[in-house]
Formats: sequence, C-alpha cells, structure tokens
Amino acid sequence: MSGMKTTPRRILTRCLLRPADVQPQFERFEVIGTFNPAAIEFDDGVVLLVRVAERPTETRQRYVALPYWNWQRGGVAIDWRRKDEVEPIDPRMVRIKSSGQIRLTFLSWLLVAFSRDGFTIDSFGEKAFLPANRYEAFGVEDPRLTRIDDRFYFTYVAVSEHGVATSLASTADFKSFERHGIIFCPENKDVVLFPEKIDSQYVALHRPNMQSHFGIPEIWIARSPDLYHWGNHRRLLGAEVAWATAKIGGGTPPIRTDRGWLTLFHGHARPDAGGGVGEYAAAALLLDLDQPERVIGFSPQPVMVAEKEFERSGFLPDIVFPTGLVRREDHLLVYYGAADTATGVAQYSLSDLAASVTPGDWSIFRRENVFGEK
Ligand code: MAN
Repeated sequence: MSGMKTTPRRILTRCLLRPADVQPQFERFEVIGTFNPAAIEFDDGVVLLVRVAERPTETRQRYVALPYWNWQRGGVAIDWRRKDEVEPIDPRMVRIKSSGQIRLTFLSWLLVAFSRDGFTIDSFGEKAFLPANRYEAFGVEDPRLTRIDDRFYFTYVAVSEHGVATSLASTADFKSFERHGIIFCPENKDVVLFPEKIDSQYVALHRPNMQSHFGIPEIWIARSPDLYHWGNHRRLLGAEVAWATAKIGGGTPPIRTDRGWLTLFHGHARPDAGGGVGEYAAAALLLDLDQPERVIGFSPQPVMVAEKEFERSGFLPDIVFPTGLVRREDHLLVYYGAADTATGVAQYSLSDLAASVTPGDWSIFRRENVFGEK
C-alpha cells in the first residue's frame, strides 16, 4: 500500500442508543430503530435528535401493516394490505402492485436526547417531533442540526405519497419547535446547512435523486439569501468517488477548520449479488472556506466502514451513516446511524481525518466545480 494515505483510525466507538432504550410513541407499536441522529453542542454537552422508527406489533396472516400519520385527524393509523396486493422490496418497503407506489413498513419521528460527555445518553427531551402535515404522512427522518447565530436549525426528510422532500425546522431550547416548511422539493434528501453565511448567503449541500437515471445520485451545493429560497445550484461530488457506485450523499453539517470546510459524506455500492441493500460507508470531504463550491479534496477510500457488531448486524446490515459532527479541541466526535438500527459515536483525530483527504487526480471534474464557471 505504499504511496497510499493511511486510513484514519477510530480512537473510540460507543453504541449510544438502541431500540430497547426508547419507549414507543404510538400505542401497540414497537421501536425498531433509533438511528441517523443529528448532533450538536448544547449547554456544555451534546444534544441529539434521533430518528425513531416504529412498526405495529400486531400481525395478521396474509396481510402487511403499512403505518402512516393521518394528518387530518392528527394520529397514527395502519393501512392493512393483502400480501398478494404488494411486492416486497427490502425490509424497509413494499410496492403496491396496482399503483406502483412504494410504502414504508415503519413510521419515523424525532426524539431529543441529551449527553453531557458525548458518549452516553443522560436523558430524553419531553417534546417529540412528530409528523404533522400531508408531506410527513409516512414519517419524518434523518435530521441534521446546524447552529446559526443563536438558533438551532434542522433539516429533515419529509416522506409521503407526494415524495421524499427536505423540510426545515428550528428551535432555541429543544422544548418547542418551529416548522419552516419544505426547502427542497421531492426527490431530495441529505440536506446539510453550513453554520455561517458566505458572501452574505446561506449555503447547503443537497442530494437530488433523479428519476430519469441518466446518472447516479450526486451531492449538490446551493445558496440562499434567507434559508427558504435556494438557487445557484451546482453539482459538487459524485462519480469521481470510486467506491460510491450506487449512491452518494451529504452526511454531517460541515465544520470550519484551518484547511477548509470539513464534512463527512456517505457512499453506497450496489451489492454484487441480488437481495441485500449493500454497504454504506463514509469519507471526509474538504471544501474551500471562501468558495465552498470548490472541492479541495476527499478521502479516496472510506474512513468509516461497518466493523463493530452493532454496525454489521441489525435491520439493514453493514451500514454506517454519519449525520452529526462535534469538535472537541483536536478531536472529532462523529455521530452516526448503525445498521439502520442504532446510534453510535466514533472519535477521530481531526488532523488524521483531514490528512486522509487527497486532491487526487480528478482535474477533469474541477472546472465544473468552480463557482461561476460553466
Ligand atoms: C430510503 C431509506 C429509508 C427511508 C426512505 C424514505 O428507502 O433511507 O430508511 O425511510 O428512503 O426516506
């Protein structure tokens, strides 16, 4: 392996939260996932917003239970469908044969959790962030928290029969939340906000999911004057990441470092054989501080792959999905979803992670990454 950068080692890994640690929110439901957490420094500790996935405990022979949020009545409901009416896709979803529509086998909401030391959960917040409108009927998922001035903003995925969109909400205290509506219309997820304005504009990474299949999903970058209206869209990263052949997406909201904006992104390779969902791994990306549309470099190989038992087995095995980054002096705490089941935290040295990034030989992509160039 001479000439190759060394892969940064995890200094420490902890499983922070498992489904058994959380009470279901809905009657006659069970928690099957506590994963993909947003995380940010708060009150001398860390606050997390954890995606909790629940499914009905009742089973009926020859039927599948498809839970949803009845937004008109404001409560959870179950759509029982005959098994011969649906086609199973993977543990997460089925396709309704008559309409071709996809439905989830679970419903997600967001739980507030507090940690003083960053490695253990001390308490949960009282207020749950539940689905609330027609765009959230199949759940609210995968939040990402960014502090902008004195307010905590979080993007989250709103899933419904209208598609997979990304919405924005905010809070000052994690006791009450304000919804700001959809900021990226379907299909778009993995939206992370930068913590500072650049040239008086907010900046976000996002991941449009094209239906046309001209290419594979890529990470894009956009700017906004007010967090609501997004424009100046540019494609940032995709096919040049050799190990992310099926999907790539933003992971953690970026943090400012001497070398540039540092963020972790995830990538997904299609499994060799049919059946499984395939591995999700993560790597570091550095963007220019003044012009984040310019990629300084990325780690050519994943810096984080599923290796611990709780990452290798669960609802969907072999998944690490970073969604939060907290800096502790010269270390980073990476908060992530493990196997679509649990929440983990992994500690890295900041300089190790930044050193894994190589500009590499991808000059052909550079021109289109420069803001203003065609
Ligand atoms: C994918 C997965 C699921 C998620 C849906 C809708 O299938 O990420 O976990 O529920 O998208 O967002």
